[in-house]
Amino acid sequence: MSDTILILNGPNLNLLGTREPEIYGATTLANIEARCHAHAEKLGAKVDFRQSNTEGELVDWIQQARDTAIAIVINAAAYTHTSVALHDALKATGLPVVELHLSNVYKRESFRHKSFISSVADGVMCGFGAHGYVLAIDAAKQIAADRAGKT
Ligand code: CA2
Repeated sequence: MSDTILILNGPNLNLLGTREPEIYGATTLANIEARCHAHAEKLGAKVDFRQSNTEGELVDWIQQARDTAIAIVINAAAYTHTSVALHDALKATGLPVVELHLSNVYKRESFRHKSFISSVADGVMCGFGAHGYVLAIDAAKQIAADRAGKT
């Protein structure tokens, strides 16, 4: 398994850096992925970084993570606010889960204040832009180590 952290990105995040930079920043998802790999390497960990516009594909990846990852970081994008399927899949893995958003969803429309992920996440991070991915990797690695009885 090694120390692999699965980082999942939901619908439309493939558009990062191309539209709405005032909300989501000018960084592309490919650039964020590169930052994640570099940061994980410094920690002696790995990341498996994925994006899908399809809810079922995200569910499949969460189910598979049980055998391949030590923790999940998830920016479920719009599915955050709608998906019972992602809620159930994350709950079933038993892995540490960090919910992540680029924007501060609580400063935005009220429909973004409801999350189906938060109640099955160990922690929630939002509003730190692309740097949030680095913070989330640190958190996920620490939670996994704590659970495994390491310091
Ligand atoms: O702030 C976040 O990371 C979000 O998860 C992003 C989602 C949004 O539905 C959540 O409420 C908060 C939207 C991702 C769409 O990303 C785009 C990027 C560039 C252009 C258009 C959409």
